[in-house]
Amino acid sequence: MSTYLDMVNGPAHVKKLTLPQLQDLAGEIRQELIAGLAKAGGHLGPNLGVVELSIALHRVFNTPKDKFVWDVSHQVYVHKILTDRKDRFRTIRQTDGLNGFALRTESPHDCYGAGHAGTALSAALGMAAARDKKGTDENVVCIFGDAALTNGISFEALNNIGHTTKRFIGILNDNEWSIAKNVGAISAYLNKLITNPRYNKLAKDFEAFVRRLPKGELAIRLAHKAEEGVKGAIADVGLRQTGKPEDADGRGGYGSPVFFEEMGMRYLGPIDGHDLPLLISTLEFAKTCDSPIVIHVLTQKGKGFEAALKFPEKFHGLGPYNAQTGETPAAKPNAAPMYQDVMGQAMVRLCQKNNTLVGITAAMPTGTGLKHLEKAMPDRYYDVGIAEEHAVIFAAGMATMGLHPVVAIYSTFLQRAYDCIHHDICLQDLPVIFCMDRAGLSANDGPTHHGLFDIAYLRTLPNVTAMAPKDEDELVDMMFTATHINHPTFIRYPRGAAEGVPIKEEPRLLEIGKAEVIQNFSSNGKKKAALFGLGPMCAIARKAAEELAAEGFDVAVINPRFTKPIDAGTTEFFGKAADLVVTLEDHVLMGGYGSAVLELFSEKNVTTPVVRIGWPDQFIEHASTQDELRKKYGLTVENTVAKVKAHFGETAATATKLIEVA
Ligand SMILES: Cc1ncc(C[n+]2csc(CCOP(=O)(O)OP(=O)(O)O)c2C)c(N)n1
Repeated sequence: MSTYLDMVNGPAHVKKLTLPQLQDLAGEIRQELIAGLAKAGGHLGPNLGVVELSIALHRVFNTPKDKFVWDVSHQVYVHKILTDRKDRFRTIRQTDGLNGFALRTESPHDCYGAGHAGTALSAALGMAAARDKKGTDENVVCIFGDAALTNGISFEALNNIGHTTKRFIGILNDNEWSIAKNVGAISAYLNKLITNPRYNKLAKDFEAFVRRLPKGELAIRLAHKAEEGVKGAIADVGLRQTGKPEDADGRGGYGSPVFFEEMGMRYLGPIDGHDLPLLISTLEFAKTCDSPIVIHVLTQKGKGFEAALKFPEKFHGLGPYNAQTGETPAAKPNAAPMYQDVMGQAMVRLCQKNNTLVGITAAMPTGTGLKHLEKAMPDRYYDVGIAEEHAVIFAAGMATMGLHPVVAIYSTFLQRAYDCIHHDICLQDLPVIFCMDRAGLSANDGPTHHGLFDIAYLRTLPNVTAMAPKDEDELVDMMFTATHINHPTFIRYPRGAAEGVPIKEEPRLLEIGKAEVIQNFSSNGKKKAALFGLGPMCAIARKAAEELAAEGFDVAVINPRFTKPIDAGTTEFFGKAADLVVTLEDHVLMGGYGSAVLELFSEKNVTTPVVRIGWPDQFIEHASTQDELRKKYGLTVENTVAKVKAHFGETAATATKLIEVA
């Protein structure tokens, strides 16, 4: 039983509790996070870190009128609990349950949706500018992590804030971690702000503000804290011409050493992000400021759960765990490897034989599997931070110098770097290899993370070779083959466990643009269906073929391997030989592999009907498992069999009437 959490059903209740009660509430929320996520998993660590911050925000501001814009928004669980969604909290990331990110359609308290990093400052500034234009008075509060600051968009927004609005509250939630340890100069700079008391800034007007608060222990304690800050005389430090190199602003002058100030914002902090009274007072103060302000808040990822504190990367986001110990279920013996690990281990093997290869990740060493390379050959590994555009152009630069970079980025995050792929990689025809993990569904994350668009967005670009392996052994063959291609090459593969097939000792060079015929027609005059199953859908095509064969159909199964160039000869041959062609892809139908087949058929005057199975033209929601969504939308063996039977006029009793296909 939770004394205060039971009472809190909305932000209004947060405002009614006393400070000690709020502190108890924080403890109860932590317990709910730990217990509530144990069964299905989620972003435990980041949320444990923002419990006090979220309470303080709802204590001081009034959503939905005031706007909270969360960067990435994986840390909104406490906000969800405090904004009328407590009762559904344990459904988070599950079928029909709460989404794991802020979602505009889920609650009026979620004013901005996200899932990709680096968007919050721009979106919040847009809201502030719109407010100013409209002449309304909402507060706009942007909560962004230290790793979000490694992202270029954040800086594009910072560059704009000072001369766009006078009222903007930024909260830099600094826990020193991205998913992995944060990297780069910004992270080092933030560390300097934290550790060097010279930069500590609790300015004089904040002190005066705190002194005006009603008398009591809290006000006295805060005044004392403010004094400590002011004692450092920090506000002026950088402006004095001390002549000391450490005071210089790097441009031959002595501007503020706090770069937020150089960007036209006030800087306050760093402050303890778990000190609820201090947070509340600071936010109250921020509300009164007539210039944009950044509050630097120090939080601990995983606070309150020993295992999460010990393993911040693992607990950033995870599946089920033991709520007492934090232990996660051991991998099943003989389980198929994860695609990401196959990719990472293959990179090590390939790098050992080819010294032009290097691996690049944008802050996802574990998710992409490149951590294997980091460990085995650190000098061949680059983590550039959450900076997909930079990662791609950085690779382009390397490629001009004779290296063969392998950029490992999830399909969904690569979308951000589309212009870089176009302008820097394809237009210059540079040999960069892209390994696109999570191409397909990322079921419990949902639409921000599904990688369902890459075939379409890459297929239109000249010079591209694009492939999709049917299993992990073929993934390694494709990576090996890519190292022999002197042009931009893309390999897409799904999230999670691979097929469980053995991986050959030595990878095989694949013929570019050549499909694999897995099963040919038997020429026995029966009704002929050719199933083209791309990537993981090849397994579905094979199973459907078995069922159809048992029912008297003559079925060919083709593993297309290439989405660009598609195998024109094989596709035309089976197109003409079959009575029905079925394409299966883990990708949107529009512009995808099936579309490429239709284009080819149009060119070659192949008139055989084509049934396309893939994702419809809509954003696909989140769910507990990929299988549930595949079933709902018909990317299944049953639907494939039913569609074929329906075409031939046979009873399609099992047809789940789902997607309209061409
Ligand atoms: C464009 C993009 N690239 C990568 C990711 C994957 N990702 C999700 S959260 C995260 C780290 C965020 O760190 P920070 O902003 O410091 O927040 P914290 O989790 O530490 O609270 C990353 C890299 C993403 N969501 N979006």
